[in-house]
Amino acid sequence: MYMTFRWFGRDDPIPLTHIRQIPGVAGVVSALYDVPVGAAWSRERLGRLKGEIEAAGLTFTVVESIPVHEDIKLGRPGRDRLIANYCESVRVMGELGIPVLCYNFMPVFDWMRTDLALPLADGSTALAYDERALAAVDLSRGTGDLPGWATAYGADELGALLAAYRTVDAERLWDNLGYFLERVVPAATDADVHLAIHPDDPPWPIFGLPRIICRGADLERLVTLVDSPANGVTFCTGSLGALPENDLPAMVRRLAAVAKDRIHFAHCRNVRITGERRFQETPHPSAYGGVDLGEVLRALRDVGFTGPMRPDHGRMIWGETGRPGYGLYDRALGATYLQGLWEGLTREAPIDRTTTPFPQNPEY
Ligand SMILES: [Mn+2]
Repeated sequence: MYMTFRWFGRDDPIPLTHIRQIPGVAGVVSALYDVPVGAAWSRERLGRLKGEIEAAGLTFTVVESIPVHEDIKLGRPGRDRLIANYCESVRVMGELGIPVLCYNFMPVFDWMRTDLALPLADGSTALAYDERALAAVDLSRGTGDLPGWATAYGADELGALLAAYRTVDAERLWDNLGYFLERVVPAATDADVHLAIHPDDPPWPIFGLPRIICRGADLERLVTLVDSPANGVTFCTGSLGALPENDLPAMVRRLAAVAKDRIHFAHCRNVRITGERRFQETPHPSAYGGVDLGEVLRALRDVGFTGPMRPDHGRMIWGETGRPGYGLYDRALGATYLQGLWEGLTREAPIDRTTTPFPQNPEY
């Protein structure tokens, strides 16, 4: 395992110089945020981002994410050209030596919350989701009423997209994911890039749209869909942990038994289920939520996980304002907590570092 931190580029209120000061953080997770969805990423643009990260004394280890165009998820005729562009972006990643690509295959929306600043008892705020609040959202006006999605889609565009998905059920979406991976996995293999699908968040259908990466069985189906070392998953404890039936440590172990070394990225955070399809995010330590991070990390250690990990969303604490879920302070606390757990676990049974692509930070 090596610790990474998400950075949203120059628009991120958190500078790389601050990320550099979080103990143990060696890798940065970032992306080109202004390339239109479906276009190929240029080597020049991605190289410039990599240069900026390296100038701060950090390593660009994960692209999160290259968005998948809706026409690919819908299986529309134009998808071949879009998939070719996607393969080109993966090839560019490989040329620049960026080893992991986190992506998702959620129709229309990716992550969804109904409250971006739920006050917690300690005066901090956290992201939260309540199915009843989502049911009250009227999409006939576009995404204007959705927290975090206000400007994403106007009424006409969203209406057309939702209509197009009426013929795409879960199995059709699996077909379209398979079609995509049959073409992108060989490109990733050639480029020496690991693909890591992010689970659906929340892990159930919303607005009648199918969601297929929700449970352990889905992760196992994914890795066998195109059976290649390049075809893996992002194990996101917060997304998967919102479903009570998901036994996260068991899912890590079962996935490893089905296909070894397919967890290419770990997102670690905690979540507290507060009702039927209702949850809130919490501080990272196990005591605060339903995710036993100690046991998840133990399972990751046992299956020989050597990839990047990042603290996923944090609360807003100490008066910080900024991008919901992506403040500096609580995520930095998460990063050090997770490293403490890992240090304890790897002292019990040390990991063979000779086989670990750990980006050594020369000053540590
Ligand atoms: Mn995540």
